[in-house]
Amino acid sequence: MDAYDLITRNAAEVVTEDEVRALADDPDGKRAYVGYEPSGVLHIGHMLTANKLIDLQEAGFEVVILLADVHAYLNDKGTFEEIRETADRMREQFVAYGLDEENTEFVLGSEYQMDEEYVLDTHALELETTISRAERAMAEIQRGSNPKVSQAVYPLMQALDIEYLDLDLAVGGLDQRKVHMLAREVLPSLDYDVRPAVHTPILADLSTGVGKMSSSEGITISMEDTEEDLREKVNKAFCPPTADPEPDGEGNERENPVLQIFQYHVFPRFESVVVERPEKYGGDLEYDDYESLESDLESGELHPADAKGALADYLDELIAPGREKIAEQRS
Ligand code: IYR
Repeated sequence: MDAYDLITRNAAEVVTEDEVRALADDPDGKRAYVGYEPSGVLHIGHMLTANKLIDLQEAGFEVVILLADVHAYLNDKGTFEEIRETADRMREQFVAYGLDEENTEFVLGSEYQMDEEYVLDTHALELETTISRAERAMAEIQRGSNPKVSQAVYPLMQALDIEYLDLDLAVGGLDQRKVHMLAREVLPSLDYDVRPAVHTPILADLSTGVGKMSSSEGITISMEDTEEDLREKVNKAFCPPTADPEPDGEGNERENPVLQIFQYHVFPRFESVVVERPEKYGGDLEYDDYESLESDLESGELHPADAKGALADYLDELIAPGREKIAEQRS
């Protein structure tokens, strides 16, 4: 796969394609990042952007993971001490997940976000930005419904991170898009360059296919799930024989989360996927790409129950090293 295809595969949005093409022309040594508010255990949402970072490493990029401790604090995720502790554990879990340690720089936000220059730049952006503009940028990230001043400052600092970490590309889930758009607007006011962004899709709720999969509500897949947990969660998942299900009874759009996980988690990490079946049901099936699995599910050649069994196996393989790391961290 060429660099542009690796950078953009499975992306929901690329801002802008021309800017990313320019990076893809000479990717070696270019720097890309994702920032995460530290939390105790990685979940499947972290792993989705991590898959993109692994693509970028394969394309020749240097990868930076920002453990955004100050941001988590501003977004009401706990005391600074608690957040700092979880940041250290998260770092080890990312490495266990498969990021190339040699080629991944982990940075704590607090290492540079309290420096005078950064703080003064934050204030300069506060002067440039209305409260309502900042609130809009935070809509999908904000914890709680009554925004605090800290949550208006948050997206401005996220914009500055792109400059201060000396990045060429920002990566994030689609929930980060409004912050990245704000960054494009405000960075030039400080004479800083605008950088492109790649946004990954947000997985649908596992049991209904409606709305987002969320770690705070509903069911998510996490790195501490046992093989049995995974099997149970996947078995209960919504999986009609199509990637494009009809809206539900209330007119809500639905997705097929089982297929989404195959597409965004399994195929990028495995050369091919084998669905084991007893001979009397036609024997094993092997897929080299996501599209052929999707079309077999649609045609009825692949039964949802068999697809789910295989999905649980592959998820288990992906998270097993992280699960062991978590057990070690707790002992
Ligand atoms: N907003 C992210 C956390 C975050 C991301 C980046 I990229 C930063 O520069 C700072 C914070 C989240 O929602 O987890």
